[in-house]
Amino acid sequence: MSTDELAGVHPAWLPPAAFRAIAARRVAVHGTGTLVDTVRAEVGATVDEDAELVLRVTGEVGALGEEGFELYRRDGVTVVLAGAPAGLLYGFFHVVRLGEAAFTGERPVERHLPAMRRRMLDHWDNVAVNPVMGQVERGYSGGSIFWRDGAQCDLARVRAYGRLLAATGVNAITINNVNVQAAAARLLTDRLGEVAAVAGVLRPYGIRVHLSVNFAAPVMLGGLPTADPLDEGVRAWWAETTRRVYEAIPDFGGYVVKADSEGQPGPFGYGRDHADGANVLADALAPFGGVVHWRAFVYNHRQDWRDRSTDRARAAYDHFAPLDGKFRDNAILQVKYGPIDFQTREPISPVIAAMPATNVAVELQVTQEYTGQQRHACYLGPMWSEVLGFPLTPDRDVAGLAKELIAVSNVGDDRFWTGHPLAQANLYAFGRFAWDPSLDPLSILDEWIDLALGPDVDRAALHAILDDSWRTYESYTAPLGVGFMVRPGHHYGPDVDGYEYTPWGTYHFADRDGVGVDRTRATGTGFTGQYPRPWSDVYESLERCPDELLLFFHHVPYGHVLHSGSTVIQHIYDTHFAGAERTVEMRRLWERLAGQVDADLDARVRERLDEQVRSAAEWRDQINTYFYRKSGVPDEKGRTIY
Ligand code: GCW
Repeated sequence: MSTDELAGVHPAWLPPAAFRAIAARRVAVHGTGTLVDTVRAEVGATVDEDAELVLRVTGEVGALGEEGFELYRRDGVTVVLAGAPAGLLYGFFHVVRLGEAAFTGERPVERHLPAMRRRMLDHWDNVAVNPVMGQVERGYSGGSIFWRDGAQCDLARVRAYGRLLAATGVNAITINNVNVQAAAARLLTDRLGEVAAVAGVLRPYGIRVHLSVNFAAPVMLGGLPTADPLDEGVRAWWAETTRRVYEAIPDFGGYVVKADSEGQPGPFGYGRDHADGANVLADALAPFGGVVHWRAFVYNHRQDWRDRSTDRARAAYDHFAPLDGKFRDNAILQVKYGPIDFQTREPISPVIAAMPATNVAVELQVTQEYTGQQRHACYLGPMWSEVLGFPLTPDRDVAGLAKELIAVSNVGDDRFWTGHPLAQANLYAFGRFAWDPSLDPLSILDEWIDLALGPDVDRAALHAILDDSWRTYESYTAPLGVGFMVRPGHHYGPDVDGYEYTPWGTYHFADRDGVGVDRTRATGTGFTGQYPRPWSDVYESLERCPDELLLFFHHVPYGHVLHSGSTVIQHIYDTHFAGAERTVEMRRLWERLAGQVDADLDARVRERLDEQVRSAAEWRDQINTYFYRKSGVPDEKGRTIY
């Protein structure tokens, strides 16, 4: 990539300075293939002898697989060995990350293998601007990098994106929104050339392209009378359409489908189940080595709020767990990490443990729909680390149960890529966790700081701003795991009752006596019963349920005493005052970075932190006032509540 192509665009974690240590050395590159050429182009001039860095594809895949590599340093020479070209690319970027440290002292042999075979970002980009959702659904970083005004963009930006992603270890992306509208549906057929063009640009970075498709495509595009997955004509249409896709894009990744969800068509419309739906696509893709990602985000979004027997948290398990073992090998069930919808705090989705005979992928949300929409600084690394390390079954954590890690991207055509410059750290962290879920989120943050802002910035100030920012965000928004107290529609800012009497299934049930959702088996919706032991018992029990999830599982009086010793109501007041106060401190800490970072970046972060301070105070006052008015219980510290 020439940097001129992207004048004005922030280089994120690959500024020229990140290559200084390599550029100062004599480098040899051995191997052939597109990805090896990519490494060569990154290195610039190479040498045949006396190299200080040797990057070599051994030609024998062996234990390193297609993507793994070994790194060591001996006798003044740093060596990266890969079994295949993709491994060399990842090894090269690992050396970039290490910087000078890759060239000091001796290094014993370290073997690096990705934990997840597919590390994928989903884009919720629309081809045509959606009148309600805009160009990028839940996008907070400007327009799409793929389409503008309904047509494909210049792809220089996509190429730079691919390079950034490769440096984090991501190897797949889905380029269009799972809500597939008319124009986007045609990417599968007469607009396939656009997909092929993106695939062409990303191929040198080891990234495969996937496409969201509309389940009713046989009707919409094929003119068939039905999209019934068991209909022979439908099966033939998918088979032939898919054959054409592979003709144009031989390494095409596969399809992503949101079916029977929030208005998207699906197999239920034809009296079929979701295994039938997924398998027709899986069968069409199988001859070419493709996969279908089938989303488990299926629930009734037209619920009657008066109906206390329906529980949205239960829906995915109720729909999918009985289908375990019925999905084809190349079908992957894509499950959001929590049972509801990317809230700041949710328990882990029980579906992840419920389907041992199914390929399960866990889906995270890098785009900050519910975590401050890239106006608030909220480093999600600590949340993902908790999610991935959660021991959902007695012998396995979430990372061990998941075959793949997927996330909704936070990138747009914004100059900083992610709107809030500090939100770049989330995108970076996602790729790193998908490669190695056991990494320490704060070390990942250090990597991003070193690469993107340079090693000389006030690291302590950045850590003080970001390390706890997810917990800070949690503290001034919806309390104790109850979720969804956001403004309906755009989901930014507080509105405690905004969803309370709507059909969306996201209620808190606050009244004058208490708050929370009773999801117990004993007296509630029975959701706790979907968990394996010990969690089914832990969550069922008022005494054992962790404080941060209390209102997710239980309806309790305001005077209920938490493990922390505080009452629920006092906890709400205390955390909201403290959280809003903390944002003021974050804003103050940023002053220490003045003069150390690029002026534009500085200005952007200041503007966002100012908004975070304003918004956190709004959250604090609305939440505190709401619960004070409901409960009539005053703050024991006598602070201002309205
Ligand atoms: O979080 C919700 C969003 C929807 C989104 C949906 C999904 C793409 O509010 O905008 O639709 O999740 O994951 O399908």
